[in-house]
Amino acid sequence: MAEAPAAPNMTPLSFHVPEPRFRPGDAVDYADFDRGEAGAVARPDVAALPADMRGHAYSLVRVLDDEGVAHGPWNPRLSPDRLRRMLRDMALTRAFDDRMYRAQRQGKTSFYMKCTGEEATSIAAAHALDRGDMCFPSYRQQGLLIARGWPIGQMMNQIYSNAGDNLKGRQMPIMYSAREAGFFSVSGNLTTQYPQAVGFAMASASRGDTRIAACWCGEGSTAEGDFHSACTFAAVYRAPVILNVINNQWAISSFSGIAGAEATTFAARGIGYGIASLRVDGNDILACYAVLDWAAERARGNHGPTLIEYFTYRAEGHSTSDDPTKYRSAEERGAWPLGDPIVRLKQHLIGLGEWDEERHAAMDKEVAEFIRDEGRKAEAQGTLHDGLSQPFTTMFEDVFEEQPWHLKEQSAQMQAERKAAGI
Ligand SMILES: Cc1ncc(C[n+]2csc(CCOP(=O)(O)OP(=O)(O)O)c2C)c(N)n1
Ligand SMILES: [Mg+2]
Repeated sequence: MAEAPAAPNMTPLSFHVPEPRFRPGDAVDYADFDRGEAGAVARPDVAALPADMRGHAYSLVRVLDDEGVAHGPWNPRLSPDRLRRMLRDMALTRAFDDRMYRAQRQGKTSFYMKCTGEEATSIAAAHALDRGDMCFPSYRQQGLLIARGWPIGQMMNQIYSNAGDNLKGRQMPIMYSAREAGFFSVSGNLTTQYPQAVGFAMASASRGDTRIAACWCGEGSTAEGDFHSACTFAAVYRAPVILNVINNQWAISSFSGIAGAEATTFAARGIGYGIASLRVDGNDILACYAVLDWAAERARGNHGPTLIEYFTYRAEGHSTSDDPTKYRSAEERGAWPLGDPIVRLKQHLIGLGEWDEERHAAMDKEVAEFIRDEGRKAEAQGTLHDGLSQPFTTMFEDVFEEQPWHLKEQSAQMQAERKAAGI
């Protein structure tokens, strides 16, 4: 049958394909970016109804101004000791990232992902949540593990899949799993951790436990179905969970507009579900801490879930397999109006009279040496250069408490075939 002709007297249909503002070689200008004032956003009661705080999904909670001075009702008034610990955790995370990135370039591992520029989001969470609270991270929350004191050497062993790897080489590099640190296994399948976190939170509540759950995903991942099922369950059952969305503005080479940023904010996704939703300056660790602390108190008081969008910028490539110079302007990083989270906390501490350039330089040296020493120890247990460090049979182990017959059979068959092939 012939296709019906387009109606000549009607407007032909079209659709919109979002395009990033700046491409390679473009000059970058963020003059029209409305950050709002530090200290300007109100702090609602932790029991506030989601319908009474919709504006928080469209504003930006900020504490630190451009001079590093803290303002307003969200200022968490943390002790200088705590601030210095947060600063060191961020510096340690950055030094770790730099070393492991170089290790990948040297062929010691196959893959690595940095969180440069986004450190505040994870470090704030590790400080604001209780140690027993359960974290369901994406692949860019290494800062959580580091700030919770999980051994750096163990993280390196996992990246090298070496003899000391607690996961025995069965996960991709950086896909950590650390039960003792309340850090759920990282999954390569985007956003699966969202419904898992909500399920954990509901289970915790149904047992009368006091541990809440928190999960993280990128802004691109909010387009996944799992994000939306998780929001439905979290809202319906008022699960004690914190849903964190790290809006670093890029999903590999797709800019945030492809995930919906032109039409609305990512925090506003929560409004449709009736979830308390806030948007926060993701490079201001005081603001991140304060909002997380608010959400944790809300969850602990059985007032329901919170969705938090952290507005930040992915300062480096998506992973070692990516080359961002091919799709975005190199000027973006420097021009980004929310700055760098380490520089901003450093400036704040110096302004308080609790820090100075010499101590900062000494800290950078100390963390670099620490990372170097840990790196050497980990490399002594093997890297990709040394081939496989774990016996083949381990691939069939540890899923079931007792290995079922069919896995025993497969394991035996594999060993027989390898023997027959002389390997
Ligand atoms: C279900 C699924 N779809 C696609 C991919 C491929 N993929 C891996 S990371 C990524 C981008 C995710 O971007 P975002 O959620 O913004 O997180 P970010 O990397 O910026 O932290 C994509 C598309 C995947 N791993 N899983
Ligand atoms: Mg992203």
